[in-house]
Amino acid sequence: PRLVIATHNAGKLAEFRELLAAFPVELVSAGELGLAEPEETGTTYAENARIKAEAAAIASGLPALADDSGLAVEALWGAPGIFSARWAGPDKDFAGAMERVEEDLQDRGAVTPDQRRAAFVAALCLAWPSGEGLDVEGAVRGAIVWPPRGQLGFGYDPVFLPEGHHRTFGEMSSEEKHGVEWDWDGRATGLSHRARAFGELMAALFPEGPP
Ligand code: ITT
Repeated sequence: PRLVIATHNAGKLAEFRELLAAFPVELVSAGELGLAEPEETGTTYAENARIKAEAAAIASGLPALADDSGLAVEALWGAPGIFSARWAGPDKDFAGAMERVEEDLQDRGAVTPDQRRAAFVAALCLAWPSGEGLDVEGAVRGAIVWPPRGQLGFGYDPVFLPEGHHRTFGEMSSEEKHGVEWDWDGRATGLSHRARAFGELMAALFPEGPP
């Protein structure tokens, strides 16, 4: 069977290829199919994930998995949040977007890790051409560090230090950032917001445990 990964973000696509590596599905990306990018008019991650998944499922006639995600910084009232991609602008200037986060934190005098708390959030929607869909979310808490650390991952990874860890997402291997392990009762677990949302999706699809 074929599954559309309804994203135009190469970093996300690479992570989904790894998360889904053990499954007998053929993955095709929205980019490979030449699907148009729908306008993300939602006011929540879940709404935007649904918009992207439904548009791709209907346009392709295949089930489609979409991801809407972002970095929510507590001292910035959750910004950039659902605007995380938009803060980088059309040139995808994430160095600039990370600087903007840091400047805003400094403007608020946020210096301690506690004052610099943040979370990565991901909403996934798996939609079918029939219009049915399954929605899940995952999140990981951490803090914003400055300067950025590490060249791995994508987007805001170099400034995000997950709670209880010494390496930023930018310094972590993909297995460490989003590798999924099956725990004893058959639930998928992982560190990143995307891995955790994926675990929720697996739990919803396969309530009896791993297929
Ligand atoms: P699609 O809509 O085509 O999937 P996008 O990049 O526009 O791609 P979003 O609207 O969901 O996706 O924006 C989420 C942004 O949040 C994304 O561009 C990243 O910069 C950031 N982000 C999300 N997950 C991340 C992660 O695991 N590591 C670093 N940054 C992440």
